[in-house]
Amino acid sequence: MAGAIRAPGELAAARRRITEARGVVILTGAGVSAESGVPTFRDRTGLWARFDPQELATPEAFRRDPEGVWEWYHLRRQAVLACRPNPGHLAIARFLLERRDAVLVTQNVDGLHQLAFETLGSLEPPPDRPVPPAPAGRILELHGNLLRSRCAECGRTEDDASSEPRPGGDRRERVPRCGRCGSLLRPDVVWFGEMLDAATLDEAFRRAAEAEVCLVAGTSALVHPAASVPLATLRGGGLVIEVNPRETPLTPSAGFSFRGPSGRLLPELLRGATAP
Ligand code: BJW
Ligand code: ZN
Repeated sequence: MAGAIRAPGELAAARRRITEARGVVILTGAGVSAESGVPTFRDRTGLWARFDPQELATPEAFRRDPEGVWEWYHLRRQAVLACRPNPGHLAIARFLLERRDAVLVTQNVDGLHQLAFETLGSLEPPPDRPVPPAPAGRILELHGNLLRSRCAECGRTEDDASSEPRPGGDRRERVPRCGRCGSLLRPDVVWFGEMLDAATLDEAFRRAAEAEVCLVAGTSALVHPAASVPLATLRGGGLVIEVNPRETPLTPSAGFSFRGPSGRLLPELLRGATAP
């Protein structure tokens, strides 16, 4: 029965399907970072239980109150900078290094998947080759990155401390500005009602349509178009494997659905599932 809690043997069966699959897409959401201390959005203690997304995560909110939006994002930046990848991130990073036919599609904006590659490098330098940084093109960030800023006018992006709050008594003066054109910078994330980057989205759907397995972890599967990525795998005849402590709208379509934290289940599922 699709979507049921699986017996231990089912984990081995799902691992075998991943091992044998040609093409694997991993889709992650905020739950994968929960065990690192990053709050999710829609859980009981999630961000949207405490903050109104319409007031903070829409282009209209930024036009209305850029100072207020920046204050919230600065706090979130500081919180994320103190967080470290958990065993779920590390399992995914290891898997991507081993499986050249796998790609990670993430809704997360915290950069912890990328950091997992660096952490891997410092923990386990392989004997004959250095661990590369997050391989180019292997992590598709659908909703941008919280640690990057983008000019609201000219689109120039900035990765560095230039987007930290500017000193100054006046609230308006504290909003960071573009080094090229002087306009307001904004967090380089995708807000409600905004289009996702077309090339990134196309690539995610193309890879999902070709993949024999889509492993979906830590997402409520409520926000589109990201939540439709596994549907492309299903339409192509592939299998969806879900990891989440709770059911989601995707659960009925999942061939395997494992209930539990991704920091425990992803290492179990991906350990050894490396040879296509
Ligand atoms: C664990 C765990 C553990 C806990 N281990 N798991 C009606 C129908 C369909 C679509 C729409 C609609 N009305 C409007 C729309 C469009 C809208 C949308 O989808 N809205 C829905 C909410 C209804 N989408 C958009 O607007 C998108 N753009 C778009 O569609 O453009 C075209 C368009 C233009 C104009 C008009 C209409 C359409 C853009 C979406 C942007 C989302 N942005 C955010 C904020 C990013 C920046 C920031 O961080 O501030 O992205 S919102 C937030 O949700 C964030 C996330 O990436 C995203 C998804 O959330 P996620 O990751 O799934 O987290 P949660 O909290 O929802 O779930 C956590 C899960 O983890 C839970 O299931 C837990 O059980 C689990 N969990 N602990 C494993 N230890
Ligand atoms: Zn600019």
